[in-house]
Amino acid sequence: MKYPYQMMQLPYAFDALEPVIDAKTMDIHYNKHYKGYLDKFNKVFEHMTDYHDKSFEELLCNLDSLPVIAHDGIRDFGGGVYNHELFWNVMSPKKQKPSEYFLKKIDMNFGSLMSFNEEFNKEANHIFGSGWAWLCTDKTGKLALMGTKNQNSPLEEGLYPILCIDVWEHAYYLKYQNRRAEFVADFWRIINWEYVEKRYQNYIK
Ligand code: MN3
Repeated sequence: MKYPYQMMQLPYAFDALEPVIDAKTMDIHYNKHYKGYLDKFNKVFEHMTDYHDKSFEELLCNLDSLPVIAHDGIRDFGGGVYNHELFWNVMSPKKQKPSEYFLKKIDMNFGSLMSFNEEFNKEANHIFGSGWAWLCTDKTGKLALMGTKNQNSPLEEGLYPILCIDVWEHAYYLKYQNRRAEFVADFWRIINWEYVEKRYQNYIK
């Protein structure tokens, strides 16, 4: 990556995902939370010049090979940047459905879209405290659900994330308050399936 790392531009306006995610939440999430992770990551990463050519994926897949003193900083802040950039990308104001191709993959792995939907929501609602729910793939294209705490990434577990939902309270509290399950259910209306599938295909080919 190029140091210092720069913020990714949002692919839509702050109010584009309303009413599922309100403009104020989006603004604060992007300009304060995401930027906060990025600034802290740049600080931690500043003197790690040997690693400046690495990508977030290379860093997060190989945390053990980094200087021990940087593990937590890269996991928390590097993960924070990487996870949020995926989150911005897997949402879209354009109403979409999974393609026939991807529906088949979902059926193979979860039985049906409906049971995948249920399992994904269960994972997201079940995380105690702050964290993320993920749909991941391995190199063979096998799909798996996963939940992680804080900003921990499935990359550390050898799985590649293709869809995620941020269930930290900052992601939904202004509109949904304590009703995380409602936010998780609404999230399905703004999933960018086109992006998710492209990411899947690029990884397994
Ligand atoms: Mn967040």
